[in-house]
Amino acid sequence: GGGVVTLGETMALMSSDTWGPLQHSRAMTMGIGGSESNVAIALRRLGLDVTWIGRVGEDSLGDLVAREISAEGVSVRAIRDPDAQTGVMIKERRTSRQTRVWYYRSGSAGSRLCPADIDPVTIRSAALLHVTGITPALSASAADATFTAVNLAREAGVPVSFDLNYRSKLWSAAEARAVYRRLIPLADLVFAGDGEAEVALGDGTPALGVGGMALAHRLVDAGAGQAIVKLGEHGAVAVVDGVEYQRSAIAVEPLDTVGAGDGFVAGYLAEYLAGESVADCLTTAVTVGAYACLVPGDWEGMPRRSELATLAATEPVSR
Ligand code: KDG
Repeated sequence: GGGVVTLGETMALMSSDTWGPLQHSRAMTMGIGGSESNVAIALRRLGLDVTWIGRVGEDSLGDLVAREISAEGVSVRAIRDPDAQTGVMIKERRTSRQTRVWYYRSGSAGSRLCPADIDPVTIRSAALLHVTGITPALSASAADATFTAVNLAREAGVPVSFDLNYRSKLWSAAEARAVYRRLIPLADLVFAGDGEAEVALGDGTPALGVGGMALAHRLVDAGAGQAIVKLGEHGAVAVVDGVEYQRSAIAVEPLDTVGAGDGFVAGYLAEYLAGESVADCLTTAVTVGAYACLVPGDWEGMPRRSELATLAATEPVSR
């Protein structure tokens, strides 16, 4: 069979070159970003075959998105939408310690993803399908496309990975919860931050406050095949076949945590698909996540397999 298949919206990503309010940014760096393509690129760098499916405009930013992802060696199925523009995301480095994300994506080409964009042959021949909770938040048709892909995968016995990836600027917790509750039982692997798990499991307010391991058990109770709860600087926990796993984070001073969750997922999936132990899945997950934190871009810092062992290097220069 083929490699990993993922789908979603990737946007042009403009980042301030300096710290401070966006209005004072005199220069921006243009790149791309999207959770699923971040995962795709990270997986590719770890040596897997990956396909990314998404919709972009017939515009220069659409060219940018398609070109950058394919330049990383990911197989790109970019549907060009003649009636909508490629979405844009702006990263404001408000202070050296706080990044703010602004979306200019409503009605974007990426949000118009629909079931007809999902090629059944591609899904059925995949080694794994990875989706996130961002895609169903974009539009009704993008939600349909997500469920279409997931159902095709399940019917063909292709494992499904689902990262909740809650984005409060895209939908309410109640809207997200309703979709999460439908997707979680369809997924073999469910990834969630602890706050995201609470969105999925709780009744909103107040937060459950039960701790990562209890949340992982509750995700399994909600139908997840295996549940992995990301705890940021506190590492991660997992419940697999009823067994509890815990992994501490690699201590780093983060420059930009956007993309860390995607790196974590890619690290976990790479080892999972190689048949490695849950402990090894978690180790590579936290390592790739840490790498992503140490570089300003969302995905540029994702490591190659040969770099995994060198994160802890104590010498700042290797010659
Ligand atoms: O996980 C990082 C992503 O959030 C970022 O790259 C952009 O996909 C994105 C989004 O919708 O926020």
